[in-house]
Amino acid sequence: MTKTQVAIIGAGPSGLLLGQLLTKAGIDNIILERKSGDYVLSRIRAGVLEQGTADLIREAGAGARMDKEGIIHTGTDFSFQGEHHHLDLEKYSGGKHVIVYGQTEVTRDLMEEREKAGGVTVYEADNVKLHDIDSDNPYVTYHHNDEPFRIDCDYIAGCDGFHGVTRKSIPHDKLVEYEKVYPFGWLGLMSDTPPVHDELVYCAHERGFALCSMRSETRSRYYLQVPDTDTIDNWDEDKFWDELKRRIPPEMAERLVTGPALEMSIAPLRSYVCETMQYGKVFLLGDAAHIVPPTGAKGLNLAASDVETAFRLFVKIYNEGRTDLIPRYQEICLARVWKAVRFSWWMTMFLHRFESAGRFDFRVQQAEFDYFIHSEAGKTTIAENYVGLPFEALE
Ligand code: RFL
Ligand code: PHB
Repeated sequence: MTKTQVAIIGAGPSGLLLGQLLTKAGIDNIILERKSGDYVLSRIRAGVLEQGTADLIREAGAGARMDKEGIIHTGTDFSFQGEHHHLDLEKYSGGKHVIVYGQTEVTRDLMEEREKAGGVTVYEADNVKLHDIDSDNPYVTYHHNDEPFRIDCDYIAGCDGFHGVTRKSIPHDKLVEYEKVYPFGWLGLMSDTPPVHDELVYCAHERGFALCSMRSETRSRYYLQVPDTDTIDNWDEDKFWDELKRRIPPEMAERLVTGPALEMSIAPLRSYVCETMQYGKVFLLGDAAHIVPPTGAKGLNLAASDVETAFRLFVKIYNEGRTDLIPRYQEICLARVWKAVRFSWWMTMFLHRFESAGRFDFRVQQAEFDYFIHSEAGKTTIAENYVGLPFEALE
């Protein structure tokens, strides 16, 4: 039997970031991850970091490569039916920016720092189960190489994503949940080609939404809105590039450099919030507690803001005995979560094509775009949400 202070379930960005911060603060923790380290690194996901997220990664001691290789973006672009507009994020957010640096790289940097610090991560931990979570002696069991193990702990941090085991371990009648599923997904393609533009370009088009993003000066990431009935078999690279060219501004389509796909996959779009972010000795962080459609680039950033609140709370608990602050976790996180859920939902409605929408709705969408992109208030609203709302202090 092993003992630790905080048992962390999941070695995605939430689990690794929390683990690294706790280790640096002298709080003992063990991470249990169902998959192998290589598998975790093979998942291609987020690309945009808010300044608050970047600061927390630095605080965890894992920011050196991000600061060297990440690309600072002081603006972001939009297009409607091929008409291109620039939004100066820095100007409209009081001087803030975002950093383009892939989630895969953040994860790799955190894994490396954890290894250097001697932190324990058990990869390929099967059949993780949580026990006595509302008692003073919670514990976690799992199998590794078919052998059973048990970890006794003070607290359990559920960083195991939307399909994880932690949320399912909270009694069903205690869970307060909200969900909205959108009737489409995003088909993503990664290629070693130079990005078509030096900013991200969010494109609304009657054929459907498209996004031009990037990972570096030589690696592009593009997305297309596709019906939720599509599977990857409906698509191939040539069809992807042809469709992308139709949805982006014509001058960009002309200069778009195409190339072999390193990866192509479809992600469904949903908004989900579990308001029970703390129960007994269990805390839920990141995708385990909430999912947002990727349109606002908020998922990973929300995960980081949960980590920041949980980390500050654990420091208060272990250094000052402040268990009275535990209810503040959910309160602080949910206020920020719902604002990010709202922004991601709004960006999704603002930019996507809905099959059910008629000619009238399309005109309203066009007017909304025209308004937001030309009004100082509209630009401020988009910019301050996109760069990220401030973190709230525990007390
Ligand atoms: P993760 O990354 O899902 O990690 C959870 C980890 O837990 C493990 N696990 C278990 N381990 C042990 N036992 C079990 N029973 C377990 N069940 C699961 C899993 O193997 C995994 O390793 O959750 P985390 O750490 O909370 O991180 C959340 C982010 O990954 C997510 O919010 C973002 O990727 C969302 N997202 C974006 N967020 C942004 O902030 N900016 C973006 O630009 C952005 N773009 C995106 C995105 C997500 C996308 N997809 C594919 C959903 C673009 C896409 C296409
Ligand atoms: C990405 O580069 O993967 C990305 C960027 C911005 C988004 C979503 C995904 O809003």
